[in-house]
Amino acid sequence: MTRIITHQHCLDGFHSAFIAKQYLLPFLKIDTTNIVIVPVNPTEIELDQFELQETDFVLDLPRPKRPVFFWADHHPTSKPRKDNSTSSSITPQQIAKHEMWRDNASCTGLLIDYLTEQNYSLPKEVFLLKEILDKTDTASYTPKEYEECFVTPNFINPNLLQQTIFLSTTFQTKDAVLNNILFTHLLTEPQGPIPTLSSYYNNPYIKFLSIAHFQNMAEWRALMDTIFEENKEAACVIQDDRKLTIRRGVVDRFYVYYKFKDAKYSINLRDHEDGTSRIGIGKNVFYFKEQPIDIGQLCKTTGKTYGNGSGGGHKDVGGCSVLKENANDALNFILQEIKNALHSK
Ligand SMILES: [Mn+2]
Repeated sequence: MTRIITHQHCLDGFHSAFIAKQYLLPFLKIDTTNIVIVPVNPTEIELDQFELQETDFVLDLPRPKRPVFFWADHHPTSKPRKDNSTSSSITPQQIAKHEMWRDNASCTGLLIDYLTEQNYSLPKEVFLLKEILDKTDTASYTPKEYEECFVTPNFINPNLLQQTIFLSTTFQTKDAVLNNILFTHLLTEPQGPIPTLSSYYNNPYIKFLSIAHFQNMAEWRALMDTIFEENKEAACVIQDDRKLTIRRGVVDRFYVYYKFKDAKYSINLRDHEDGTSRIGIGKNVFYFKEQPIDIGQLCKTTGKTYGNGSGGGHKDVGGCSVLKENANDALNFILQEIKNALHSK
């Protein structure tokens, strides 16, 4: 029995498992009649809480802490680092028989590249799939693509990007157990050259789950419309969840950037039951190309100054945790820092 352990609830995790089952295992001459798909949360691998076996494939997930057969990932945070304890530049001991970390846009694309380099012949649809996953995993939609996929989805004649997004809604419902069941089941079914060309894709329930997902997103957008607040001086939109009296729908994380075309950043603030407030900051993915401020660094500083020190992220997106009573001060600090950075260019 071979297990494919992959990133749960994730479109890239889903397609990485698909490419492995359909093409990588046959290429490695591994029997595919007895494959088990296991969707897993990255933290479980990071903290070594998941019982990995030496025959496992681990995809789109952090570097395992115990021996497996195959590991592939593209997340910057799991890039194997050079060992600091020795003087020379020794890379950490290999933990998987086949191990690859690459700076690819998607793990799906990484596996497709690898098979192509090995001269393994793939159907032409697979290369279209790579383009789609590279786009969805890096959130590089155009505003029009975003609109057509999430706001006014076209069920009559969807293109491949839309079809792929529809498929992802089946394992992104509000029920985590249902998500894992559907995720595993779809990958266990007989497959066509790509998932959206497999016979199960035409099951009407795929469409019902998509319709429900987009209605949930629309409800969330309507709710956010009541609390979004634009701060023009700092070119920020603030989504302060403390103002909400009810919760509804599912998050549509690109909506704020689509709605506020002049905003350069968005800030989300919400209270947590442990006495802290969580702040998330992101860059406008559609309309803002420059980057005068390192958001991860700003989050780190904010977390240290107004909380217990937890905060960080990437240049374009980050988050921190502050004490509840400091939340307003932390928000003002962030707005001031962004204002300074924008005006000192
Ligand atoms: Mn990924």
